[in-house]
Amino acid sequence: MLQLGTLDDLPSDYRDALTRQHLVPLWPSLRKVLPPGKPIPQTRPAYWSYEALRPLLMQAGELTPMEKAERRVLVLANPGHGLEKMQASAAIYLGMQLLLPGEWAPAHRHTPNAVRMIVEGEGAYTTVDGEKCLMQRGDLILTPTGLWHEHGHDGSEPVVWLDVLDLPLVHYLETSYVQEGPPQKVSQQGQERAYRSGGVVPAPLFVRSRQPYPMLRYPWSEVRQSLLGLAQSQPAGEAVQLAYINPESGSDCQNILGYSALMLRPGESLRLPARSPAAVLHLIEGSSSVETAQAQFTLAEADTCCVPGYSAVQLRNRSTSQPAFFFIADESPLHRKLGLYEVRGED
Ligand code: GTQ
Repeated sequence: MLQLGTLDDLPSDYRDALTRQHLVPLWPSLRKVLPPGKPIPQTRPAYWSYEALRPLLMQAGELTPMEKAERRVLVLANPGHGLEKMQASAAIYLGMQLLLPGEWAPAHRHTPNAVRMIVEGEGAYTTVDGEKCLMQRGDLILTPTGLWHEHGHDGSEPVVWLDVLDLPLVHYLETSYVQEGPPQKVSQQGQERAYRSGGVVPAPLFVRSRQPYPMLRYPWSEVRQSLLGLAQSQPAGEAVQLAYINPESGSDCQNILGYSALMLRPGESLRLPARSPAAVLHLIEGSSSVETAQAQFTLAEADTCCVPGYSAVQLRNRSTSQPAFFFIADESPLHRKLGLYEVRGED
């Protein structure tokens, strides 16, 4: 490979003349933007323990009332990007949100897409585009781009959920903004029941929603059942994994980030090949290790970690008697749409 010239090779009056004209020589920086063989990600393997963050989140509940927060969230920031960037990866934002009994997070809508993975507590709900979605542990609730959403809580214990947004990308594109609005009128409840079984959808066509996001809540009880069913027939060593999709189109449930649930059978190890998208793994249930070439984490229930793209991941269920269940978010819909998606063989 060529040994490229550096900035120091250039006379300083020449460099100053370039700067005055808003010009930059490419060759000293070429390898930084086009590294050989594979990218050099800023995204590092990173891990957040729920046990460690929970008391800090509860403290936020005492220190900061909802009127001062709008959304009471501690952001899970990847140190590789710098904490102030509030990024888990290039395109993924993660936050743990707390809502206390009786509290209300006012209606707004924004350009970034969001989903919530419910971590703890009963009695909260989020209203999305007029549909009241109950929040129960392990449920996935979508708040896609442009849809009004607000959160309320009729229960008696704190409710916590994991927010996943494509905010870093939408912000980078200079397309991120929010609008505030009045409380929504609830027009429907429990739409997800119409899409209960993956093989059938409401018919005939003209009574179907024809909305871009027909299903907003994916109840964990249903997904867990489906994983247990799939585990019966899936050969050992093959992933027991279900994608959260749009049940009417069959494609990813959102445009930019992809979501799935993965089960490790008791004692099972699974190798996920190196792929271009970065991913976030959140353990819904069980105990598992997550290992890449650079790091190894042990996840307990409600723990979360992030792995950069282009690195293989080894998962290992640490229990020989109980399954482990992961919620996974990744950048694969984005990579596919951009023609950047890659799966690598063994590195
Ligand atoms: O609940 O609407 O973590 O707007 C960040 C931005 C949550 C929300 C976040 C948001 C929300």
